[in-house]
Amino acid sequence: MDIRLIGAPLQIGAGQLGCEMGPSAYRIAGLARALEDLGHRVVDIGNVTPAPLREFCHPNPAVHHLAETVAWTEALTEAAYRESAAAVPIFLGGDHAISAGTVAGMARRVAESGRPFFVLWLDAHTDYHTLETTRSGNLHGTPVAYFSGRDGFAGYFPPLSHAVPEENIGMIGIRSVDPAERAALEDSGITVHDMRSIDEHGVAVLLRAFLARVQAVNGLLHVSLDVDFLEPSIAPAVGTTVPGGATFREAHLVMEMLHDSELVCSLDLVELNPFLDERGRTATLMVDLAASLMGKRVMDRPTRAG
Ligand code: DIR
Ligand code: MN
Ligand code: MN
Repeated sequence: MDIRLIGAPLQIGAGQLGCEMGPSAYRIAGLARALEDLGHRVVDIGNVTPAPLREFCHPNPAVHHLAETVAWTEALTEAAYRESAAAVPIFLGGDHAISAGTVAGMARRVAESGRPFFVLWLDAHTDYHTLETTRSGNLHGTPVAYFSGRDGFAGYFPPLSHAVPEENIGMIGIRSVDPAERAALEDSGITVHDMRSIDEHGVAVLLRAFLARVQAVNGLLHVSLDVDFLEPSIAPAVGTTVPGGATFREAHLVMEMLHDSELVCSLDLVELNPFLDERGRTATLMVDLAASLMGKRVMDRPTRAG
């Protein structure tokens, strides 16, 4: 498989600085080599440069770094569209605000193939705020609202060529939802699996059901992996840790099932803050998870058991 690594060193979408170092940490942790060892052809195109800044003023006084985020969204939408023409792009974040652009660009690319486009959001958070509802003003809390076409982004963010239908978005790992997000999600078609549903059913059951929906319509799937999806004791390098996340085994199982499905067209690795890491431990785990998604087996499994 042809894989493109695309650095997206955005950090102002998060509440604390450090995600800018994410792409470097993945490179130093050996992402390209890990994928090449699996037989893939890997090209690292380096880091994306944001579009020129334009002045914005939003009535919600909490919103910060809007102009920068919009500039990155423009550039990443283009990069995602361009680099996915003949390869699987892996976007090296950067905070989760990068996904406004990566998903918008992939939606445009997949629409051209005529296949339905789906998004799997692996995160402690739903990132479903609009510019009006965010109270922290941290725009990494808004990408899902943007790319699913919720109101309130027009006049600021680039117009979407193809919004992702709510029914095509699945979230797993959720355990921190703000009241405004909760209310909006209840009225939406988004599938939200919180940690309780992982505990009750097991992550494999939830993921298998979602993948079956993608498969049934011959869809393609973008995966967005936020470091805080993971249990903080195994992945401490993120500014927004929430206790009770996915375990090492659950996370690898998710990645292996995604590989087996052959439905994944693109991947975001987001929210890694190397400044908070313990000797590259979280970066290394994220590299291992990306490798699992691209075909590495943790357990020696003779067949494609799900
Ligand atoms: C919270 C935290 N919902 C906010 N969001 C995220 O600031 O809007 N943390 N994405 O990682
Ligand atoms: Mn997130
Ligand atoms: Mn998160």
